[in-house]
Amino acid sequence: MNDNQNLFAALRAGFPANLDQVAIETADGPGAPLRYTWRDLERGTAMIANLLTGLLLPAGSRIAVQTEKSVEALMLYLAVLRAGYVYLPLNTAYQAAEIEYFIGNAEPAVVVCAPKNFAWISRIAFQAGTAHVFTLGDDRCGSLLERAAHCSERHTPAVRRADDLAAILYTSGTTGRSKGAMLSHGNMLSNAVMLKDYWAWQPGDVLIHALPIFHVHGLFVASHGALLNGSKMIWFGRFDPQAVIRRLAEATVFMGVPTLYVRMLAEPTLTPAACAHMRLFISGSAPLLTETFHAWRERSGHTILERYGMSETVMLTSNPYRPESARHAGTVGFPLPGVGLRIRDEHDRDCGVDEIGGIQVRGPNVFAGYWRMPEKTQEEFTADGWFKTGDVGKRDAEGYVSIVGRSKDLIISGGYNVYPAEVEGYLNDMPGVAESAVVGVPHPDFGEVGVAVVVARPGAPLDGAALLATLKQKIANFKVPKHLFVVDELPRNTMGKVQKNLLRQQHQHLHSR
Ligand code: MLC
Ligand code: AMP
Repeated sequence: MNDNQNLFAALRAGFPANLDQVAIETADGPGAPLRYTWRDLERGTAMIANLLTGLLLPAGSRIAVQTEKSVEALMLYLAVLRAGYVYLPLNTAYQAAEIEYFIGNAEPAVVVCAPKNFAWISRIAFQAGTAHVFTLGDDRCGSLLERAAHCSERHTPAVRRADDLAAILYTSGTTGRSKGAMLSHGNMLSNAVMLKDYWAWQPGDVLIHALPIFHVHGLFVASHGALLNGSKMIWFGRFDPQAVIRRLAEATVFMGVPTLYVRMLAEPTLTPAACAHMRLFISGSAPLLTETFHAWRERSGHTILERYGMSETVMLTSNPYRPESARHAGTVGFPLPGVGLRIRDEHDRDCGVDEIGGIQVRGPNVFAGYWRMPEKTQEEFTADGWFKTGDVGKRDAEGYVSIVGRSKDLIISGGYNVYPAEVEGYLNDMPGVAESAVVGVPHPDFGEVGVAVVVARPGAPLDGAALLATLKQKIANFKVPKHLFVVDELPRNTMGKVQKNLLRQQHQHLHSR
């Protein structure tokens, strides 16, 4: 019996017998179309894995990666799994202060960054004790590939147990700093194997991959699905609605956050004929508006399958694959096989049909805890071992789960999470700012965006545009509020707590169509 639970080994077992078929074809970027065969993936990951193994890193070493999307970056992820180290992906929008925190907290042995960022990232990394910093560009340049070119094309995947750590995904905290969710080989493999069946991946499937590869959706759900099924990917470095619609004729599966669907709906070329070859459109990471669900059905002839997941758990629920008519708008479907899901009221009792409460989950997909934060981990799990998602939802009489809100103060903008507390912290540190509140308001493209309301210190004139410009230099651009208002005071309740609901109401029509 093969008891190696290494996720890479399991994914590789899904590669087709003929390794000379095309595995990935690039749709944009330098040199496109570039065609990578399954043999290229096998060899490329072996060479990078050998490079990493040759560095004689301590067991459990973290490999932190902030690079543009490329097939080589995907190979790097797979090579880290293959060599048995721990992958730590970082959003390309993160700036120096954010990177400094992640590197300081995770203490990676290796950092891989874009060549243009080498000077500042290597300074941060070496100061934090990182031993090796490599570069990787989206045009196959950089020291990582130069060094790997000298390594052997053969590599036996490291033996890993199901509960061995495979990746750390940082998710921002409601208070304080980001937490690293520790995902094991078993967490991800069990989820990938189950989804292959649930979404009926089949021979001949072709995936359009147009999501970033530093979060669960693009890196795990999309890539694992295609690799495990031996399916070709049409690979977009950047999402371009027109170009994606053009390629639908060659594909069968597409995965996107709601913003991608909204943007494709704005294209007149989106027609049933353009989608005739497609089998499945999947949406997740943020709520899909029912109007988008219905408009998509009308314009494409397909019913979007909405599912729900998170960094700490990979995928949790999904609408059914069959029949299409059982995919219900405004719901995230049923708990996936093997996933336990309960909805609890404020007295910690199970909610009845249509009663709203906190969503708690457990299963082989649920993470072990937050990196070096045992107290936070304990806070987020119940005494009987369920993970508190922070999402608020209900279950209808048929068992469909809907997400109606969040107990965590979180804005989801275009599928990226923005924690108001983090943005407020940066604003409050700026000269002349007495206090601030950041709230999410509806937005036709991003679903939701942040709006900041700021109070000046007495006698300190505040320039809203200047505050936003300063913020842009400090944090990832998607976290920067789209508007900033300077006010005399924030609305508070009798307990002195800022009434964010009033601010949300006040600004809810800011981006009305
Ligand atoms: C870009 N901008 C955003 C933004 N993306 N603002 C708010 N929210 C966003 N998501 C802003 C930039 O700050 C910039 O502003 C301007 O838009 C243009 O930037 P861009 O990089 O050119 O944008 P674009 O390429 O159009 O990106 C939009 C997008 C991207 C929708 C394609 O955001 C995206 O790929 N989102 C997907 C995120 C994702 O994969 N999430 C999965 C998480 S996993 P300025 O002012 O600087 O010009 C998860 C678990 C699960 O949640 O269940 O799946
Ligand atoms: P992340 O921490 O980036 O993994 O984001 C996870 C969060 O995204 C979840 O806790 C939910 O709040 C949200 N989310 C994911 N999928 C959906 C969905 N289909 N509908 C509503 N919210 C979702």
